[in-house]
Amino acid sequence: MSRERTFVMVKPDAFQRGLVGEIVSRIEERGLKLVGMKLLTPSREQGEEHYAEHEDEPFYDDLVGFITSGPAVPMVVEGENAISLVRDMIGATDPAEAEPGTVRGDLALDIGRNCVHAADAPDTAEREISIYFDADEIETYERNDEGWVYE
Ligand code: YYY
Ligand code: MG
Repeated sequence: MSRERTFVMVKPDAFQRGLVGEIVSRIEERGLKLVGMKLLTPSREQGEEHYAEHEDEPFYDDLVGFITSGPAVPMVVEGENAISLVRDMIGATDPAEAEPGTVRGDLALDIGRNCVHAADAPDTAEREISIYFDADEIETYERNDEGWVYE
């Protein structure tokens, strides 16, 4: 176990559907700490960089078009094992296969409109954070319930 930082983003579909609060609530209520958060429409450059690992995939152009199509909420989230924990909380990439109780399993139906992004490893988390946040835009603070979240 280790205290980690991960990158999470409410995608434009969830933003338009009024699901920002729902998704952020799940993160907060789990006990994870929000240390960075913005409301922005990703630029073409940010979208391409965000999904650079998929640039040879047939869905890449649509994916970048979608992620840059309107407001989104990128976040930096901290906690014990935050990277794999948030991946588990968002569920399988294809909402049709996502377990109930996960964000995608509860809120989405289509792989191209799956509501949320989360980094899948420490190196991708750091890389994705740097696409959307400068170092001085990430807060350091103690959540006042930390002693009740962690033993
Ligand atoms: O990390 P995650 O979002 O769960 O999935 P990835 O395999 O990294 O794909 C990124 C993004 O691409 C996915 O959230 C939806 C979209 N996508 C797609 O539209 N069609 C596919 N066959 C695979 C992925
Ligand atoms: Mg991915």
